[in-house]
Amino acid sequence: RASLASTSVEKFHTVLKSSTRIFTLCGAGLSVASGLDTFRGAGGIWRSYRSTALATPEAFERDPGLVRLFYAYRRHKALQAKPNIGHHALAELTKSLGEKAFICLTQNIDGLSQRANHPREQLKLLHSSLFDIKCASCPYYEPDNFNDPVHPSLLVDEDSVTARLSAAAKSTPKDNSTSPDGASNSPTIPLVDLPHCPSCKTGLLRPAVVWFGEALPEDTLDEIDQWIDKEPIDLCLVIGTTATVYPAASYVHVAQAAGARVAVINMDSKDLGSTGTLRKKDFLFEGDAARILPDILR
Ligand code: BJW
Ligand code: ZN
Repeated sequence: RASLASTSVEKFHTVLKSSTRIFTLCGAGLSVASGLDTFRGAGGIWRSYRSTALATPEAFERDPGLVRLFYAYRRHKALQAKPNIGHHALAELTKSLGEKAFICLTQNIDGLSQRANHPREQLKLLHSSLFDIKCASCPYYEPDNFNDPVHPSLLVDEDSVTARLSAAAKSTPKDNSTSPDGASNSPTIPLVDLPHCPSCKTGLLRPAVVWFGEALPEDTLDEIDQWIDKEPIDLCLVIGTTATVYPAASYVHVAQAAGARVAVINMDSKDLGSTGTLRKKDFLFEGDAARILPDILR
């Protein structure tokens, strides 16, 4: 488990200053210092709830009210949270380097990088945003809806929401006694009470986030590919992510294959995910991204 990677901030500074093209992949760990949960770590969302019951198109079909309540809850939490100094450090680096030199891909849907004034052209939202709403049946799309609650039927009372989520989506190893996926028969919210599409009138509205089995936003993927293809990448920062969800994680391979050094910033140095074994020319900074980023990106 011993890594060959360097832990020297000084060495990293030298590499950072000499890098002309920097690529970054962010994950939930970046927002932990803002008070938001990760998915797979201690206290992680997928440790308490089954992702198949909450973050798939099938789950939405089965019980749209449950899924909307889960995201209403996440939305409410994200709106209460504030960007941390890690988000701000990345935004500052972006401004100082410009679009040609820096691109930041985030898997986070919490809107905190945007609220840290991260330049939008250099922030690629791989899994979209909690604050974009779309119709499940037609092309209707509504960006930047920051209302809380987003709809009267989705008012979040923390205790009752977590109780409902636990009852319907609790992660219990191999419990076959309940119906498939533990779903109850009565819908969490009656269909008529759920927000419907103002365009087609019949479709249900849903968060525009990317669920398991769904394609990532095509225009975003195109923009990323164009950036990558332009010139070689010198440095790839992998921040607060297990880098286990595809295709997001595959960009680390792409950068590595293109010759980039990798720098992992993570609370848990075992969580290298798709970054695999770090090499001698790579970096590993173990700890809170909000503590490390302002230090290494200085
Ligand atoms: C700290 C810290 C601190 C803690 N400081 N660090 C192979 C190839 C391609 C696809 C697949 C494949 N195998 C399987 C698939 C399918 C699937 C997938 O990847 N599954 C894997 C689990 C194996 N992928 C998909 O389904 C994707 N779509 C797709 O493939 O479509 C195909 C298609 C093409 C064309 C047409 C149709 C279909 C979509 C994936 C969408 C993922 N969505 C989620 C949930 C929705 C959004 C939401 O609710 O938020 O996105 S899953 C969840 O995981 C969320 C996250 O964005 C994502 C990544 O998690 P992240 O950010 O890495 O969090 P954690 O918890 O894993 O890690 C946190 C890290 O932080 C840890 O390492 C901690 O140590 C660290 N940390 N505190 C620094 N203070
Ligand atoms: Zn519609």
